Amino acid sequence: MHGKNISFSFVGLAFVFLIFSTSSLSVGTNSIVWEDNFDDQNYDGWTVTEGSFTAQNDQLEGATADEMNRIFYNSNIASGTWSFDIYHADVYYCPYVWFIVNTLDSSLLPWDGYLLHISPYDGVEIWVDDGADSENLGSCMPSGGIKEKWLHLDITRDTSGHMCLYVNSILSLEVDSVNFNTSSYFYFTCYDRHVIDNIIVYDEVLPITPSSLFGLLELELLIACIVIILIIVIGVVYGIIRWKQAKKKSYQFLEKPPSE
Ligand SMILES: [Ca+2]
Ligand SMILES: [Ca+2]
Repeated sequence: MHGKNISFSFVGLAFVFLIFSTSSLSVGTNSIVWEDNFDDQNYDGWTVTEGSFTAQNDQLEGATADEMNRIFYNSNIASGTWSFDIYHADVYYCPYVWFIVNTLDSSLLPWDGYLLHISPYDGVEIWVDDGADSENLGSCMPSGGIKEKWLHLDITRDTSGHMCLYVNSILSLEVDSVNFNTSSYFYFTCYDRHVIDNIIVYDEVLPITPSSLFGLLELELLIACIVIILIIVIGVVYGIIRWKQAKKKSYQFLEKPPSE
């Protein structure tokens, strides 16, 4: 009985290991086009068009108070995966992440492309902007809210214009738009103290699975816990049945009349 319980536990552990190792396979490195984590405390390669920024805390942070801060990076990806962390400071205006931008106007403002608006009131929204018009394609509100929170966002877009937005690795919004299939820039606009970090841009649509602690708690840890509990319950029930059978046998042995 003891040996059987050990083998049940071993199978459980193997199952949990399989779940965790499968999740770590989800993000490859071959398709990275560009990335910046600002851990070198500079934002070399970026161009500031308004206000100012700082990277002194190993992250890109709007630095001019009560004013728009705008910065861009050359990025020609229009289908793929954009992954980053963003922090919404407790200031009135919201950060915008233009992940696809085709042209900058004469004052170096983004003109036509797709953007994420990260608002404590409206949620994370996907917008399309063609300069003359802008349209909200959809929004989602993260369960933990947005103000003074770090969010990990992944947005994917395939060549047919299908976009998936993952908030903390959970699929939260799907929209379709074919207005733009090219890009020249990645553009970030924010007020002071809003932050972006750990930007990775891939030229392919990645399958996104929970990799953060939040995601693990949300999904994989939950599955692992259920599996472990099931294994323990099965082991205990099996043990009780075997114990009862053994007990019954010993009673039969005791009740057996002495042979003559
Ligand atoms: Ca960093
Ligand atoms: Ca740098």
